[in-house]
Amino acid sequence: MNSGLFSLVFRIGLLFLSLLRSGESQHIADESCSVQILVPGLKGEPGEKGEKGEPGRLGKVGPVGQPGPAGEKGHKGAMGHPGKIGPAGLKGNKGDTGDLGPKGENGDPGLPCECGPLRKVIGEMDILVTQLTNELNFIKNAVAGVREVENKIYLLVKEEKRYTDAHEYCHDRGGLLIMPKDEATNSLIASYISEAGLSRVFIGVNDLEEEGQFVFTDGSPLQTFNKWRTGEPNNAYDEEDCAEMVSSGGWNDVACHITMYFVCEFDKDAP
Ligand code: GN1
Ligand code: CA
Ligand code: CA
Repeated sequence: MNSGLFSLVFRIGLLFLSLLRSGESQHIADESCSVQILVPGLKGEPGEKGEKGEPGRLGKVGPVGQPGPAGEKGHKGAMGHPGKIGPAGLKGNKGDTGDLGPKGENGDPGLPCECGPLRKVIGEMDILVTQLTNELNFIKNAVAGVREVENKIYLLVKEEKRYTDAHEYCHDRGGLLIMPKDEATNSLIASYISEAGLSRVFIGVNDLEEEGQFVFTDGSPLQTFNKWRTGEPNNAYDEEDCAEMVSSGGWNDVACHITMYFVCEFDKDAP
């Protein structure tokens, strides 16, 4: 306690004592300038027990409890709301071709023109294209394989033609339709066509000049060799003036206007 405070307590104590002893004021007055020292009194008796206080404040929130044991499964919830519309799917397969539409109306007539020279050029070009196509097919056939003996080359032409067209085809290329004039040649041509998977080809034999008188396409008579099948030639339907060889090597007279593959022969000594 500092000195200022001590002095204040001291003076209050003096005043308090003077009041206590107001009844003795005469006596105090008689004792001039006496000094009173303030001391604490004795401890009093315990008071009565007070009333019960107000309920205390709420305690702090406790920690999270441990999970309880698994209970019985609840009821299934209600169906959720419909989801959002999904993205567009992949493009589907192309549909079938539609039915043919109705025929359109005729167009307007064209302008008159000098088409004569143009048609001539187009015609000439058509001929050239045909010739080139023929030569190309000839080369293809040649590359596909030929048969060769000492003085001849044989070529199987896999283009269906009438007899006269087949003859012309071979002739244009410096040859003739095959003329099997002996057993060896006939056997070679028979294996040639059977190995190609064919059943028949035109050969260079016909009776176009005189019915029943068969000759080779070079004009020579059959003489010592032929390979007619049994019952042939029979000139069936009175129209069979040309000849075919089947894969076994046998011959049969057939109509000249039918078309089939054929074999050309080329003389190696030809100029
Ligand atoms: C007969 O059987 P096939 O179709 O091979 C006929 C030939 C004729 C040919 C005409 C035994 O041959 O003579 O040329 O039809 N064969 C017989 O297509 O009569
Ligand atoms: Ca005939
Ligand atoms: Ca016949």
